[in-house]
Amino acid sequence: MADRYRIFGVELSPYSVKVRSYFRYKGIPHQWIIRNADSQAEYQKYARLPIVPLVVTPENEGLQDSTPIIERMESVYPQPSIHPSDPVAAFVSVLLEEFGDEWGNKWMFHYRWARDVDQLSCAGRLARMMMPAADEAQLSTMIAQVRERMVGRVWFVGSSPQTAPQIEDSFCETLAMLETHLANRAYLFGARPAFGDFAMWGQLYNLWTDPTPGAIIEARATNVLAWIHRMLWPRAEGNFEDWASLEPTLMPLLERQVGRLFMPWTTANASAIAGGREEFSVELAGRTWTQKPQKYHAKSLAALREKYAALPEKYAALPDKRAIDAVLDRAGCLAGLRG
Ligand SMILES: N[C@@H](CCC(=O)N[C@@H](CS)C(=O)NCC(=O)O)C(=O)O
Repeated sequence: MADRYRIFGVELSPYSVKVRSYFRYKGIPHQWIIRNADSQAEYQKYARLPIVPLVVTPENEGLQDSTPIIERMESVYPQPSIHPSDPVAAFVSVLLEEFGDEWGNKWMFHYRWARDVDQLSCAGRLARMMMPAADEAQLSTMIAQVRERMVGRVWFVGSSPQTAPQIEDSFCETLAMLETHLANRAYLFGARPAFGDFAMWGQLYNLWTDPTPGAIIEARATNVLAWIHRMLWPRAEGNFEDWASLEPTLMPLLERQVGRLFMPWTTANASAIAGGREEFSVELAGRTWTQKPQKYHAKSLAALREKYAALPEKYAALPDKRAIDAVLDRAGCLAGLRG
């Protein structure tokens, strides 16, 4: 049996760094292994799907999918918990975990491959990571290949000339709201990182490494920038806050982004998958959004709905459940979660 976990990942993969940040916070012994040609043979022994991150346990079990990985580790290493004790804050954190992974990824993927400057920056970093010993000629061939392949994939997250302004507006508005929320606050739910921080951060950290969104963050959002740095090696600086003190600056994010954009999008995506459709359109805050449905997201919405449905077991006290429902209802998320 090995004495530590191994995380096969890539710095430019939001889900990889999300999991690494979690392991660092929890103090779980681990080794970060860059997934490239050198580690490929070992990676393939344990990966069921060709994605990163892959976590290999000390017992040599391969784990994939960042959300279940964190949930599994949380059951093995429950302390310090990443779930606020306030029931409303705890469920909002679960909701932001999903929002970060699924909607935040649209900001990240879109900005990374929309403009020449970002395409070249990221393709250059990926090529250098894949072929650390390559010369300049080999690198430029690889950069061109990576760039072409990834630019041709942006439709996958729904990025298109039609949706580009919607995605960029969503990012800029979220950034402004997070900037306000993170004034005098180390993490999204208080003085220690929560479940929701890790997922939101994986995307925002990656956005920060790309020239265009990185410049926007550095120019407009210094509190977010400090949080991005902090989350690389997160540590508890105090306790979680209760919902009452988070609400004034977190509720606007729930209403305007999660309830108004993400929930209608994910619900429409799930219906399109269920109906076997090739493409779907949905009105998001008065603008039409069209894309091919994303299979994985229908699965993760189902998982989120199960977490919502399990709340009565978790909180026997009726007022807790009612308080959660009241906030979700005001945020426009309740109907979507009930399915
Ligand atoms: N739902 C998965 C998503 C993982 C994922 O999509 N990883 C991307 C990189 S961020 C990937 O490995 N893509 C295939 C590839 O790079 O070959 C998770 O949460 O871990």
